[in-house]
Amino acid sequence: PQTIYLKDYTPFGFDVESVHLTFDLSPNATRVMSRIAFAPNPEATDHRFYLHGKKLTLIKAAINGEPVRPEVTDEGLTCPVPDGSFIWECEVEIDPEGNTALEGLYMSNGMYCTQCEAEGFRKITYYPDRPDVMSVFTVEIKGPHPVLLSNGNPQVQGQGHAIWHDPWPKPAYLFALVAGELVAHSDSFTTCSGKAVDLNLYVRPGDEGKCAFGMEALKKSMQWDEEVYGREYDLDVFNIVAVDDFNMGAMENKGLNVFNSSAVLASPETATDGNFERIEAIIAHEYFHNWTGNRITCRDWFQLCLKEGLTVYRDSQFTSDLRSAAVKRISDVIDLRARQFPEDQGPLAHPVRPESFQEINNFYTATVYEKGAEVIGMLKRLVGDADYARALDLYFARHDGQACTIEDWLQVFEDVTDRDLAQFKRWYSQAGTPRLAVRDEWKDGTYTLHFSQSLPASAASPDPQPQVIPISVGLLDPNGDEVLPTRMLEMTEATQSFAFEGLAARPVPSILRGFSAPVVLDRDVGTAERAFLLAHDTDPFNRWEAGRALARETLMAMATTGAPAGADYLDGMLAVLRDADLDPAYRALMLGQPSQSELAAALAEAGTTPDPDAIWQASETLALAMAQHAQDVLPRILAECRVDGPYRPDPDQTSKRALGGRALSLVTRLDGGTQAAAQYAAADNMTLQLSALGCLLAAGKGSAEVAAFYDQWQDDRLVIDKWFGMQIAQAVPDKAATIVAALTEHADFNWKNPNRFRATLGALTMNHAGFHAADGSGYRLLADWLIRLDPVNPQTTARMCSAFQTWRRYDSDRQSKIGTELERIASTAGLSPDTTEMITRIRG
Ligand code: B3K
Ligand code: ZN
Repeated sequence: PQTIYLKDYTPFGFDVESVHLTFDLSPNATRVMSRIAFAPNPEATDHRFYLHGKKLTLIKAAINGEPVRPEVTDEGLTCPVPDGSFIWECEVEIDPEGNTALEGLYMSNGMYCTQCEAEGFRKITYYPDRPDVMSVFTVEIKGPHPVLLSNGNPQVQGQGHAIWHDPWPKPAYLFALVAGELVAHSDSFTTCSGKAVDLNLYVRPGDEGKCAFGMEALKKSMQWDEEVYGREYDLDVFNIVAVDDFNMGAMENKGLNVFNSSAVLASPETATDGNFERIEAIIAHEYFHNWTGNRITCRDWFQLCLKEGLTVYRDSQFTSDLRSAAVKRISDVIDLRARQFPEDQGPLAHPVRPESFQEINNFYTATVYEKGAEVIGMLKRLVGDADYARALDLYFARHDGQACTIEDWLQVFEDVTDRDLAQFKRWYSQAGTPRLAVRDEWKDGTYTLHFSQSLPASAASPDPQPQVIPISVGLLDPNGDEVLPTRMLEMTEATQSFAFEGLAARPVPSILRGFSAPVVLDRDVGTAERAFLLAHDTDPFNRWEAGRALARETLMAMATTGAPAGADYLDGMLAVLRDADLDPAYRALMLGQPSQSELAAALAEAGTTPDPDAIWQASETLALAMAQHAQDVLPRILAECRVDGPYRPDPDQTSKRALGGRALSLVTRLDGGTQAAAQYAAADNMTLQLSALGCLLAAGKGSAEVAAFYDQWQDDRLVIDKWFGMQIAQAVPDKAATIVAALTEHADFNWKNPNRFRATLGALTMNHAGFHAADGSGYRLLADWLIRLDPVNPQTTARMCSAFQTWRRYDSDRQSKIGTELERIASTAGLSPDTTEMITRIRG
């Protein structure tokens, strides 16, 4: 495979002035006719005519009406062209039904749909498939389907025929087409300037009852983007389509978002509170891309974080505004540590803006997305809210209609603030998680914090330099009152000290409030100080963080020395649990334990080889100890969390069910499942039903409920995904691989469906002790299935390979077993470039 470098960027030799596409749909032989107006690009020096194209059968081609015979390879074509402007016409045949990779034009349950980002358009027709080539598209569709959709506004909509015109120039990756027997859930939105926009959510017949929530989320997103970012929608219609076979969550195609049905369809009976929250966030994310991604797009794929980091940042602001900001921040940091930190600290580490790649689809990562969003959060903290808003206004004004770079993005901030952001830019170019060590000193009424930052050298960043780190700090006095409200320290040197004068007593510091930078904080803190912050910190994030640290430290001791559960942790948690003034969702997060893989990472970092079984045992023991410690308050918590009246996935009810779910899992450790069984029997919504089922399975019970659940939901694919996933998530370590293997024999294990594959094999990779079973059965089973899926769907295969990225943490026996599986995958004949790149990088 070929490696592409950022430094090699050159513009395309031609501008595309207009694109006219005609689709004649047929499952195995769709014809695509293109008529494209090209003109020499005055900015370019290389004027060779090259069009990308993959898996296309060329029927005919013409330039200015004269037939031509281009030189065709597996990757594209070249052809001599006249000087000046010309019209390229071409007809190709493609096979949507045979397209199991779900990239380009493919079929899902009889409906046609597309996925073009990043480089799928070249599987539809010959084209300069690169994001800096933007054009106006007109799309004509012929097919025997009641619904025929593409981007932009409809011009003709008749039986078997439709024409769509998108007036906004766009790159090909934002092209979309959908055709099928779909029904619409419709609504409308009036924009701030008074324009009415038709909104439609298209679903398969039978799914109409799962649309209302997504539609409400869309309207809230449209409203929010007007109010907070001043961004108005720009077409007459906004369509969303739900599709069952999809490689990721959703796609922001202009005016025609395509969604994995799991990321948009929900009803109280079939979706959990977590599903509703995720749907709301993804709808917002894709909608927000209309400005950050579509109106302003990326010059090349190295700039992916330009749209993804910013759009993740925007959707997190949206969720914080609609729900609890503290809960959102904590959840985001949990997610960052679970997914981004291992990536940044292992063989797959890459900068937020990578400098090279083989397969771009392998770079839709937690680093580009979530660390990319953290970098924007830091920028906003450094320049302040008002200048952030001015910089964004300038960004939209200056770059609307363009394909941009990170340099363009930082320039608007420099212009608005007169700051030099050269050092800040290292956040985009250096891979790895910085470590921030802190030492404190108290003398004559002055309290000093001495910081030192270090970034471990890696293959991606061999010579790391100090970064700008915004450190939010507050100081508490020994009574727990704040003596210094939150202040932002701006660290720019490798080592730097900050002094606070005129204090009456030695304060207790609360450092990195709100997780003000994506770093690992190293500080020697005693349990007493952690307990103090858990009880008193006024910053909700750091208060949670103190509890988290106590949990981590006690679990590490339990897993390595067999120490008993720490009293400071148990007492501190009990006090939090009892505090009815605290948001139940916040208390629920407090009660959550660090994940077992997070503990494995912490142990490895501390120089101890993690033992997955011991970690699992410690987590179980701590949960039981917590249950016993909280025994007296649990009934009151359960009562407090009971929700009366009809189900609503709003913050109030969701919070209660979150805490109630935690409480039920503790109670189950004491009553063996009596109350969980009762909740299961009485549940009238999926949140309560599924949490009860999980408790029962964790207690080694629930076989009757598992069977009943299947009978009840066998016709609902999204619920059956949960049925697969829950049995695996709750499997005890030495049974996990056997249970997964048995489930892969189930008649409903449709492994070509990415959601089902993820619900099964993906769930295995998330059962830490099960996946890492000492006999290697988890590794073997995953490798078997990755080898089987790769020729069918390289993208989903390659993505799941990252389950192996942490392999160097474990003992030599496990490492050698994983090494054997990596070798077996790597040596598979015909392995896709996607998976080859991932396995090569992971092996290091
Ligand atoms: N932009 C798409 C992701 C495309 C992934 C291609 N492998 C969804 C999103 O980030 O909103
Ligand atoms: Zn996105």
